[in-house]
Amino acid sequence: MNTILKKAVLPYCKGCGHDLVARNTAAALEQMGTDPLDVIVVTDIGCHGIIDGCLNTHTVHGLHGRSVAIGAGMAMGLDGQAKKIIVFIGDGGSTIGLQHILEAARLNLDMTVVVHNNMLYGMTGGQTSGLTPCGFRTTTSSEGNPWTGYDLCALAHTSGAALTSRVTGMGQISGQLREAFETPGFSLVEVIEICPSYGVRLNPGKKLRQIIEESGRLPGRWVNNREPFLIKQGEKTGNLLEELEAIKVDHKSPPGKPVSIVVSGSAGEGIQLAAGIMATAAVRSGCHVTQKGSYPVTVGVGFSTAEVIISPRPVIFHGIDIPDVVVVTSGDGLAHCKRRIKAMKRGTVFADTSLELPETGAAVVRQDFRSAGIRSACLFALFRMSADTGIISLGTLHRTVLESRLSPKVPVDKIMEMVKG
Ligand SMILES: Cc1ncc(C[n+]2csc(CCOP(=O)(O)OP(=O)(O)O)c2C)c(N)n1
Ligand code: SF4
Repeated sequence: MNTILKKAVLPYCKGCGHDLVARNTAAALEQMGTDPLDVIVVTDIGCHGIIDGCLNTHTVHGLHGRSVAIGAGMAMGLDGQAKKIIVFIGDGGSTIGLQHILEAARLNLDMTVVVHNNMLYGMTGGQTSGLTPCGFRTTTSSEGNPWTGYDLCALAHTSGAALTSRVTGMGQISGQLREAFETPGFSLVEVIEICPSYGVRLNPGKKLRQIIEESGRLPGRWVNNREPFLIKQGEKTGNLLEELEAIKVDHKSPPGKPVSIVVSGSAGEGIQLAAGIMATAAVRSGCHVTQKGSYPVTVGVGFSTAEVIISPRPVIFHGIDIPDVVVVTSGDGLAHCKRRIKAMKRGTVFADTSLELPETGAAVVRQDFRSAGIRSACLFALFRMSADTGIISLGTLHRTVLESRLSPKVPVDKIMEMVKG
């Protein structure tokens, strides 16, 4: 079928301005000889949006205010010359999702936004929107809207839209719509219309032209001569994960059951790096591993905690409530994991000798880990833990440190001696 509309009767109230927009959109596309399947109409929530069941084009029904973002995603991924992207949105949706319009205009994405501005929320019963003119009566402003509506065209134009136009929703508007559809880059057509069910009823005797004149939002046409967004600008950078070298499994010695380990110390003391070395060593040993880091927003001060789960099977949830093992090397780290240590009924806590631990059901192993230097204390404690628990072999941990970028910075041979001695 080459017609854009598949139904003769559209599902709006009698006299609704949305009817005129739909028919003129169809007429414009048909004049252009556009195949309906070369058009994607994204509709927003609202009365205008119920059109999609009447179209032979591709249709996508968006969320309220978000249809421009959906259209923008398509425009970034599709060659605009191959598919015409048209977003239908109301005055409600376009002010709820205003930023999406401004961003699409700023990038000059190849798409057209048709704003059905009936000056109120039609579908939900005639409430005031961000485009309701000052003095216009709605069900939520019975005395007339006390505020001035946004000048949407000015916003779109100054954001960089290739073409912006405001038209009165009466008579023939297919020419203005066609110009927008044929403009490369971002175009927006704001059609000012009236909703007979609420707008006309609440503003008796007011004619559309009079309302437009009083609002100061007069019809017009604004142009920016800009290159449209190029599809290659939307291409993603390569997958960063692909650039990472895979960790090779060199032997299989996973623990019999999942072990949860909390490693806690001070920011700047290499906690995440040390936990990462342990996690890497565990992967080399054929384990499934997750690592999650937490630290305060202000980087470099306070605690730094890593939560690591080492498991013989895939880890579905990476969070830890009460851990099996805690490794803690500083006062900041202890403050952050004190509650968990207290809650432990079993397991082991490896703590620096300087720390005053709370009462716990876990076994406690103490050593002067900080004697290896503050940036090596955590690694030292993890070596101790490996030696004592066997969760990962000391040899694998040792080899992983030697092959890491940490190697020249930590006294790994001294740590091995202290652990063995
Ligand atoms: C996120 C969200 N908020 C509110 C609603 C309720 N809602 C449905 S339609 C509508 C009003 C739509 O008004 P407008 O965008 O101007 O379109 P019109 O109905 O006038 O065509 C609202 C507020 C919703 N569906 N989703
Ligand atoms: S309520 Fe208003 S906007 Fe909705 S279909 Fe009826 S006339 Fe149109």
